[in-house]
Amino acid sequence: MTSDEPTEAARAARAERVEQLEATMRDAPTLTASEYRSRSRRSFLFGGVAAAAGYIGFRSLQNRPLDARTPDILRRGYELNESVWSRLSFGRKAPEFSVSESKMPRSNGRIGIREEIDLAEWTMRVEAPDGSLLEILRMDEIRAMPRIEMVTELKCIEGWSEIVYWGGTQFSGFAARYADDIGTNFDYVSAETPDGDYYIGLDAEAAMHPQTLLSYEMQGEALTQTHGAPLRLVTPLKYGIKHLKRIGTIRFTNERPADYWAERGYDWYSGH
Ligand SMILES: Nc1nc2c(c(=O)[nH]1)N[C@H]1C(S)=C(S)[C@@H](COP(=O)(O)O)O[C@H]1N2
Ligand SMILES: [Mo]
Repeated sequence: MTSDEPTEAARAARAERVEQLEATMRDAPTLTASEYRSRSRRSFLFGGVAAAAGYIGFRSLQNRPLDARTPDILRRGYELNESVWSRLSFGRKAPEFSVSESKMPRSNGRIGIREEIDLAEWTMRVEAPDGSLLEILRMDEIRAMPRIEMVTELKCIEGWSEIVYWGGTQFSGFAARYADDIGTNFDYVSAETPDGDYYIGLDAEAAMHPQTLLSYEMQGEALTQTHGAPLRLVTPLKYGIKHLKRIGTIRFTNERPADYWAERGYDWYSGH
């Protein structure tokens, strides 16, 4: 084996990702082709196609200048989660809308959130595939992560949908925090309420998708208790049942997680 061979393979993999990326951007409603080209050129300088993918996803989701730390965080996530990123389907992106088209949806689904909690006391457990504790996070630590906004449709399997203006942080950037501990060694992510009564599973691709957020704002306001305060999941390629409100524990795992509604007959993937 010559030392050129891996480079060749890397080049092919990179070309394939560029292709996927370009296909995504053709369909993306929030960037023009020329914006895409100038942003991707700039992103290549940051060091990689997948970093560019994260960067573009990021830019297309927000309406204000990037936090200076963002490219580094995404790049770190890319370098250490390369196989996860490369498995991502960049060809699908949920449509995005303008804020003026959005409105507060009804509060729907109270499983695991029937009683109010003391928001000042809330913390979130983050667990590794072996079940060990990675971190316990407070809300101020989550708010310190790069913030983005997006306007996407929340679709409930009961047959209604609403365009919602979300604020929060990208799940992929949050996951990059643990890249040194877990690397690419997870196929799924699970989330459950603090009391364990409501629980969902996501495949790693869905979790790491640029539109999957840990969200703490709806319609420009902090989440209310019935919408999942202080922190909920948003993943617009999936139905509302996967948008777990009031996250208590997040686990990176290799086993397909238990899922409340999948256990009651709904499709485990529920979209995407
Ligand atoms: N903890 C918890 N999260 C949940 C649910 C629930 O019952 N409990 N219902 C889900 C369903 S079916 C939908 S459609 C959305 C609704 O989100 P909303 O109440 O903010 O409109 O929350 C999801 N997240
Ligand atoms: Mo729903």
